[in-house]
Amino acid sequence: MTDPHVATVHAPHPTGARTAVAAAPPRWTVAAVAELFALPFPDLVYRAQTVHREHHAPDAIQLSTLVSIKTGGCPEDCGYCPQAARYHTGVESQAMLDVAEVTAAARAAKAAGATRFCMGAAWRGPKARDLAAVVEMVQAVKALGLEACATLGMLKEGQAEALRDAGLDYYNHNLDTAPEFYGEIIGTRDYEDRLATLDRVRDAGLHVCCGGIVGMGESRLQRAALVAQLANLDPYPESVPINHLVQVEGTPLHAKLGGESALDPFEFVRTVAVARITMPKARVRLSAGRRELGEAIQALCFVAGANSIFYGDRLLTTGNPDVDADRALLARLGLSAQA
Ligand code: SAM
Ligand code: DTB
Ligand code: SF4
Repeated sequence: MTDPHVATVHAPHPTGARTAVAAAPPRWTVAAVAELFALPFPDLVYRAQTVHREHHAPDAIQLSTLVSIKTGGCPEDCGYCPQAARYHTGVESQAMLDVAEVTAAARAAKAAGATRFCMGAAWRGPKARDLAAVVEMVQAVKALGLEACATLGMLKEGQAEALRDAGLDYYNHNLDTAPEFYGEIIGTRDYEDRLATLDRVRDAGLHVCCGGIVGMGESRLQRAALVAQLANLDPYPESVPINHLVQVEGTPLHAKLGGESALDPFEFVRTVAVARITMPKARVRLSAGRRELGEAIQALCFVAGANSIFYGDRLLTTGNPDVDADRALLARLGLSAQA
C-alpha cells in the first residue's frame, strides 16, 4: 500500500541500522514530529492505532489514582498551577497528610479498581524530613499491592535512591512544555533542573513518568518540540501523562487565556497520537482536563493510543470525572481496566 502522507513521515533513522559498537539511539527531530502533527487526522490516528496494537492490548486501560499528600503553599511560580502560594486561587496551604490518611486513600483506590497510586506534593522539592515521611507512605502503599508513584518536585542527590529503596515504582516529573516556551510559564526552575531530576530518577533505577501540558498558548511546533524532548529521553519515559491545561482563576495562565481553551480539541487528540507513535511502548496517560474535554474527545484519544487515565473524583486540587462516570464510559467503549 502506498500512502503519500505516511511515506513522507518516518523516524529519523528509519533503517534502524546499528553497529556492534555503541550506536546512538534513534532521535526524533522536531521537524519529523511536526510532520506527524500535520498528517490528515484519519492518517495520524490510523498510524497511532497501528503502533498501539503492535505493543499493547487495544482494549486495556490502566487506572492511576492521585492523592495530594501536601496541598498548596508552594514557593514555585508555575503559571498554570493553583497551588503556587503567590497566586490567589483559593487553594490554602495545608499540612501534609499522615501515613494513616494516605493508607486509607490507597486502600479505597484499590477497592475502586486502581492499580497505581500516585502521591503528589506542592513542593519545590522534598526536605529530608518530608522524604522520610514519604518513604513510610510508599511502604504502606506497596504493602497493599499497588504500584507506587510520587511527584514531589526536584530531587537532590540520594533522594531517588531512598524512594527506590522504599519500593517506589515510578517518579513523575514533567517537562511541561517545549524548551522555547518554558520561560513564559515558569521562572523559579529551569529546563535543565528538570532534566537533572529525571537523570537522578533514571540512574536510581526508578521508572520515569514524564509528560507535559498542552493548551497553554503554545504553538503546534512547540507541542512537537515537547514531544521530541520526551521521545529523545534515553530511554523514553515508561509513562507519559498528557495534560490539558485546567485553567484556574487566579493563575497567570487564566488571566492570559481568560478561561477559554487555547486549543482545538482535535489538536489534543493529535498530541496523544504523536506521543503514541514516537514512544510506542509507553503508557500514554490521558491526564488533567478530561472533564473539560468531554467523552467523545476522550474516546478519540483512546483510539489514538491513550491507555491510561487518572481515576478518582479529584486530581490534586481540581475535579476529575467521577469514578462511576469513568466506569460507565469504559463499559460503553468496550474497554477494560488493566488487571
Ligand atoms: N510540585 C511538584 C512539581 O511541580 O514538580 C509535583 C506536583 S505538580 C502539581 C505536577 C504536575 O501537574 C505539573 O508538572 C504539571 O504538569 C501538572 N499540573 C499542575 N497544574 C496543572 C493544571 N492547572 N493543568 C494541567 N496540569 C497541571
Ligand atoms: C500529571 O502529569 N498530572 C497530574 C499528576 N501528574 C501529578 C496533576 C494534574 C494536576 C491538575 C491541577 C490540580 O488538580 O491541581
Ligand atoms: Fe509548585 Fe508543582 Fe504547582 Fe509548580 S506545579 S507551583 S512546583 S505544586
